[in-house]
Amino acid sequence: MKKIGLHELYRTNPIEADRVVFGRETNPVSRRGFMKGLGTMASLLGGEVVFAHFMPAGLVPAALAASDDPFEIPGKEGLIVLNDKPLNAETPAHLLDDDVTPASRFFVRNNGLTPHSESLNANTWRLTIDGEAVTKPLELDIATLKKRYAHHSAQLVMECGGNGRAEFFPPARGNQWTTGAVACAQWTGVRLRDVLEDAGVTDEAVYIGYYGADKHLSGDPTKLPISRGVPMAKALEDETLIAWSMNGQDIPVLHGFPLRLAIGGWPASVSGKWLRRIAVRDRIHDGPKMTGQSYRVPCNPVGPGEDVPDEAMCIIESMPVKSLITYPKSGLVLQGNPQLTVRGHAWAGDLSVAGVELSIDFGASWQPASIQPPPNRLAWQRFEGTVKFPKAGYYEVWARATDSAGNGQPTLLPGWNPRGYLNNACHRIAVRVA
Ligand SMILES: Nc1nc2c(c(=O)[nH]1)N[C@H]1C(S)=C(S)[C@@H](COP(=O)(O)O)O[C@H]1N2
Ligand SMILES: [Mo]
Repeated sequence: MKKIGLHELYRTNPIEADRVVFGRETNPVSRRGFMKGLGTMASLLGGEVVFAHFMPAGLVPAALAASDDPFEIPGKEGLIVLNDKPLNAETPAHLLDDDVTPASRFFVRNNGLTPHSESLNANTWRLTIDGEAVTKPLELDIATLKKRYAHHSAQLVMECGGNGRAEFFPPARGNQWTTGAVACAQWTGVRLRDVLEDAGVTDEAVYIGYYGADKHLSGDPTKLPISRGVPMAKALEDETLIAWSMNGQDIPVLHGFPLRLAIGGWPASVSGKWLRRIAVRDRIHDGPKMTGQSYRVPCNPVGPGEDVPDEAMCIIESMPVKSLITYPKSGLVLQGNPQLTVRGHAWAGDLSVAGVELSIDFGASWQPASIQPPPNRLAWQRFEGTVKFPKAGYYEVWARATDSAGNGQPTLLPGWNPRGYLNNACHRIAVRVA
């Protein structure tokens, strides 16, 4: 018999799922129907669900959805491995509490075979700048790169376009990221703009495309695992870096040693690792994972499960507004104290975050949290807020950010798309007041 997970069970048949999980039928529209005799649910969650009358039917309680099964990758701390070939691992929300994400807590996303560390030599590394739209192709070693151009550092949010995919239904194939394919490290290098100017970018330039040293999963040397890029306007921004350092150290092998593109606010797939070549294209870059359905969403909304032809798909650019509660860890039990200060980060693609709100009643009401300005453009922003629980029982704390253009996060799920990108639903944690 095929076992299905809690999320899939709730997605396919929420009433059956409530029956399996809580041993009772619920009202399909809300959980109002089971307000009397909440024994099973309360004992599973460790307390009365105080706002059960607001709790949407089919909502998997955050207390049960949390996965807590760390697997050790050398140099990593408590990451959840989703796939080992290629290696993909995400970070539990409570391990993303640092303002600047340490390498040990930075998610890993590989499309191909990671180069062996012995094959990566910073002293002999060459970076080529070429393509249809440069007049003076360059080949630079890292010493020249460091000598010739001004150094810049920036804290940049990198979030995989598929972060949150696990919650879409019908399910989308690909890594079943929950909330942990996001991080904000400090990157140091040179501006891509300075290097491109040196290479004599022409008026024909439309897009850049990167090439890395990783190999296609098939081992076929004529195939590339991924080669993506950004339009010139994004390539020429102040914060777009060719980086050799992450948090003041050499970039770890898993994250692209000795050089990578560091581009904030867009799907992290544009930040090419093990960077060997940048082509300045006279058209939209057409490398692997630029075309078809990869890193693309329907240009116009579609219904769940709909087939969308490639021509109706648009390339993802700036990522949507989002937030993550990084303290406390979901599942906290408060002993007698009805008050809790929660904190986390919020980010908004190319924009900034204007505000964050918190809810303890499944989104029925919201209260503002405080939000700090970003240390630099495209870094995430710290929020903090205190919530008060009216009595003992089970609660969820939900966070919702709004960007500088007034866009907010969807409470439970944004519109479905075939590959499960851009899930910026509110993050929620379970809290029990004893
Ligand atoms: N060369 C190369 N660059 C790459 C990738 C890759 O597979 N190969 N994956 C991309 C994707 S999809 C993401 S989300 C980020 C992940 O960066 P990280 O592994 O440092 O977290 O790297 C991007 N750059
Ligand atoms: Mo990604």
